Order: sequence, then structure tokens, then C-alpha cells
Amino acid sequence: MQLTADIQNYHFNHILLNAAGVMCQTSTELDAVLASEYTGAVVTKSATPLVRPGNPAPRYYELNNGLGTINSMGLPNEGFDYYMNYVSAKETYKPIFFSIAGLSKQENITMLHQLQDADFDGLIELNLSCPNVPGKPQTGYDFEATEQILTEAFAFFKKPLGVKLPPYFDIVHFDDIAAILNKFPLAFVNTINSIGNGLVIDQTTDTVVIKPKAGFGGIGGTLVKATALANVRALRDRLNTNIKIIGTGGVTTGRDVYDHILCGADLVEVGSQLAIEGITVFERLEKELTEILTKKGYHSLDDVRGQLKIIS
Ligand code: RRO
Repeated sequence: MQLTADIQNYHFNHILLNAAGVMCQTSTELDAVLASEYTGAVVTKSATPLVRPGNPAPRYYELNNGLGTINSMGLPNEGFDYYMNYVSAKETYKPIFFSIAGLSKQENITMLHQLQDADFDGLIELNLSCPNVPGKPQTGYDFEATEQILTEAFAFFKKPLGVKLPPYFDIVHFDDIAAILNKFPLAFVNTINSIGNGLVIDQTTDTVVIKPKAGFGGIGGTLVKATALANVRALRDRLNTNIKIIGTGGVTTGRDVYDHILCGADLVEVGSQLAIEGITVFERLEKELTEILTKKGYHSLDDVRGQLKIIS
């Protein structure tokens, strides 16, 4: 079974990879994702210009019964130069996504200039949707700011650039964000980041489960699958066909991967379940996906991608 995908000139031998933030902060973790036989690529932890420790602990919590996760990591990362050194030294046939999340437009533009000038030949993911830095709203919910940063970026940036988006919840917001994104030669759109500012309560102690922001944090895992699928589907329907879609959110089984592809995803990322299960999740998910495709008599993902049926 061929489980492959392409974004511009980049070929992916497998469609699964980590979601930014999970198993990708250190070179050891990045190496582990690249070394898995079942990943098609790796994405780095979103970088800021300088190293950041992130928010105080506890800042990550797994809900009971595999429902999902809440996090308020607060962008802990080793700093832009660390990831630049990593990708520059790395010899791998797998594409690398270099994720950046500056705390201001200027920080993002500065990092994009550095990426433009470097001999890094992978893809770049501009994270417009971190929900967890106190005092910093998610750019992806500010349509004017989103258009502004993309206008400034594409004035000079020539490498394959995509954006990581927050989830949208209203049809008019799908329409509006797609209209903006379609103005730019984006290589891909990654949807969704965690659902921002959820709240989880410990029933024994009546206390929030994470410390930052009085317990508010980004929700991932099974709880967000329906929202993730809706965003993949809505954006696939609205975006130019040359903008590829990375589906992220709620992937814990091969069926979840299949559903993302049905909605139009080209690649599928695993966040919470990778954190919970570890690197072997990729093998399990690919095997479960292959079983579903075989049972249905499909030979390629092209038979499935975007083929979601609706009730007439
Ligand atoms: O580091 C984080 O708190 C974080 C980031 Br940058 C993000 O984009 N999404 C998320 O759930 N957590």
C-alpha cells in the first residue's frame, strides 16, 4: 500500500508525523521522530529567537479515559539557533518542517529573514496559534494581523511556507480566513492547533490541573477530533488546490487518520497521542490505516482523499 503525499517538490514516503510541540524540543527527540520507519517527516518545536523555559509546572495533564490533554507549556524551546544548527547538520531524506512562533510580528519577520538566507532546504511552518503565552493573543483569530504578517513575509520570502492555524467555529470565519490565505502562495495550511483556553478540574480536590493562566490551557486529543475534521474539511473546500492541508487533532486510531484524509488532509500529525503512547504510535496508526484501506478495497490514498460523502 502506497501511503505517500507531496507538498510542492517535497515527497513524503509516509503521511504521519509529530505535531509541533510533541517530541521535538531537543535533538534527541527530533532524531527519534526521524528514525521511525513510519514517519514521513518531522516538525520542530516552535522556535522563538531566544531560548525560553516556558510556563511554570504543572503545565501538561492527561485526562482520564484517553479523552485528551490540556497544556500550557508556554513555548518552551531551545531558541532559533539551536534548531537552525540541528537542521543544518542533519542528513536525512525526510523533509523537515521548521516551526517558528515569534512573540511579535517583528520577531517572526526576523526569523523568516534568517531562514531565507540560510541553506536550510526544508519547509517552514509559521505558528499563528499558540494559546498559552500570557498576554499574547492568537494571531490566527485576528484576521487583519494575519493578512499583515503574510503580506510582509511574502514580500521577500521565497521558500515553502505554511501556517499553523487555530480552530475556527463559525462558517463566516472559515470563509474569511480562507479568503485571506488564498491571497498568498502558501505551500500548506496546518489545522488545527489545540483548542485554546479550555479548563479541566480535578474532581477530588476541586482544583484546576495546570498552574499557568489559572488553569486555562490548550485542549488536544479525542476531545478535539470533530473540530479538527470540520476545519480540515472547511478549509479544503475553500482553499486553492495548490495549498496542501496538514490535518492535526484528535488522532488516536487509524480510523482517525482515515477520517482526516476523507476530509482532505494530505499529511496527518499526531500530538496528544504521541505524548501519551510514545514513538510506536506511528507504526500502530499506519497499520490500522492500511487495514481499513485494504478492507475497503482501496490501493492508494488518492482513492480516499477529500472523498467525504454528504447526505443529499
Ligand atoms: O508551547 C505551548 O504552550 C503551545 C504552543 Br507554542 C502551541 O502552538 N500549541 C499548544 O497547544 N501549546
